[in-house]
Amino acid sequence: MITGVTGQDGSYLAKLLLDKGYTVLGAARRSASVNLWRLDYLGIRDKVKLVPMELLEFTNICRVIQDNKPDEFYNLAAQSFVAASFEMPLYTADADAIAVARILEAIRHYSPETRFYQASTSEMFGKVQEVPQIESTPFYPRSPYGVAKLYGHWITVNYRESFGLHASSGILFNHESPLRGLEFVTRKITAGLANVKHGHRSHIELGNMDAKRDWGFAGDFVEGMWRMLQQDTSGDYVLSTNETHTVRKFVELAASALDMNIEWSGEGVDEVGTDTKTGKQVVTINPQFYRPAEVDLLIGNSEKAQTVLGWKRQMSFEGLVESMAKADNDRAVDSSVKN
Ligand code: NAP
Ligand code: G4F
Repeated sequence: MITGVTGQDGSYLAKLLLDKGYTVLGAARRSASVNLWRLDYLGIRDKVKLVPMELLEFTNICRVIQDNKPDEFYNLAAQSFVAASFEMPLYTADADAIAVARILEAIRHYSPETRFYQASTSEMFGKVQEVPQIESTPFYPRSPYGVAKLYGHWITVNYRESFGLHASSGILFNHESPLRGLEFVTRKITAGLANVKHGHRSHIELGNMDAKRDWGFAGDFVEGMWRMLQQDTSGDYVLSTNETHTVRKFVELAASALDMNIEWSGEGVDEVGTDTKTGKQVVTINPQFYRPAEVDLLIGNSEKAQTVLGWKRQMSFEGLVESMAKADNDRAVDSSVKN
């Protein structure tokens, strides 16, 4: 069972499990029209059995777990956009913190043999206390999202230690793909620049371009989630690429993959990126996209996952940016393609 099956990671994980011969139950929240474009993109829409599940509704979670008693339960559903968590801290706490306790309680009572995976995050390291970050690095979250996820992480550890559940927490650094939501900076850049290239818009507006992230490919990271649940004992694992790059560097590589060449001028809010091939200003800064508190630098060390799980990322940073830019170039050419 996968919560958040309609999201980026949920859809890649569903594909991975289906390819391994699993029966996949996709827990999706009720909506007049469930968002299935990613399952369509991967060609698995008809292979995933959708089960209605709302993170905020305890009775619903209990019934689904009691009825299905899944062998493995991957909790990927969340309000996952950091910027939005500053606007809706209470909803974020309910969906990203308390919901984890709801699920663990339901598993403890109705299906204690179920193996549980919690989608924890490098955002919990926030104002980083050491470089690079590993499993034992002290946490210092910088957003309501990071704070909520920290509760989700610790309640997972607590149910493992208190009740003996097979409950693992994956502390995942940023991972992206052509299926990434458009509000995250990577997809905003690749989709935005592809649309600039094809004349659908004049430029893109970004916030803090000095922020550094450890960006990997989502398809590689879901393999690590699965490996955690195949271990005899549960635990906590960092998954990362062990490299870090600025948002500015991401823009440069994406532009290059789209046959543009960015030259920077100005500083701070006045910084501008010009495409030297057309002479047009294609990147400007809008302070609206700055955050009340920023995570300046993330870089992980996934040695534990490499040693214990035998996990290793396959796709390079450059390959990731290129694949995202090319997918968005195709979408910009064929505007009938969804997302
Ligand atoms: P995503 O694309 O935003 O997907 C989030 C999923 O959660 C969607 O399927 C969404 O459903 C579902 N959801 C949201 N609120 C819900 C609710 N109240 N009830 C039921 N379902 C709800 O996120 P992602 O990038 O795949 O990330 C997966 C998980 O990993 C998240 O928990 C995220 O916080 C965590 N994480 C992500 C990264 C990363 O870099 N991607 C890194 C570390 C941790 P709808 O389709 O209906 O909106
Ligand atoms: O792409 P982002 O919104 O991702 P962020 O905040 O790192 O969070 C993602 O990764 C976390 C793992 O560390 C996940 F837990 C979380 O669910 C999510 O998947 O922003 C990345 C950086 C930030 O420093 C932000 O300030 O890009 C900077 N940025 C600059 N301009 C922007 C923009 N971010 C967004 N979304 N939009 C901008 O215009």
